[in-house]
Amino acid sequence: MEQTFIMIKPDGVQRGLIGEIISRFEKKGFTLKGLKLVSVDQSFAEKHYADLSAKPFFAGLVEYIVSGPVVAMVWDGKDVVKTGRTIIGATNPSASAPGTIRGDYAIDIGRNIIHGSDSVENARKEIALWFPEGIAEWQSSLHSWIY
Ligand code: 3AN
Repeated sequence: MEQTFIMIKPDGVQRGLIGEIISRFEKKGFTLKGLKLVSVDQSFAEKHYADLSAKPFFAGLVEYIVSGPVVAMVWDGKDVVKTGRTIIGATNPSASAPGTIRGDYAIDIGRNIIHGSDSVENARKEIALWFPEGIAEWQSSLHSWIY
């Protein structure tokens, strides 16, 4: 089964949206395989966003991610990378549809609440970076009703 890395950013944590976000992924039918509240330092944040290091907003993005704790998660399920990004909504909240997390809860591209891996390959890399200790091996008992 496919896995994705999802991170609730400091604004999502500060605004009390952890439960709401987890609930949306759970209700969709995905399975939680990794979960932790962590504060990351600058060099870790730069590693996570290495692909964006040439962007003009890179320094501000790193400063935002290290500004408070984040919730790091691994979610598992059919097409979870693509469907996870659909649940999250477009990067810029002004373009994200109502019903998506960013569409419902965000206004500003620099405070857009949540991160989701954009490909299966990047999910693999991000899970390895954020969960070097490994993740839970288990299968939901609802599995046979979902698939
Ligand atoms: P996504 O998070 O939707 O995959 P990316 O990978 O293009 O979007 O950007 C990563 C993060 O960089 C975004 N979640 C957002 O926080 C930040 N970001 C992207 N574009 C901008 C921008 N124009 N100004 C400020 N921050 C941005």
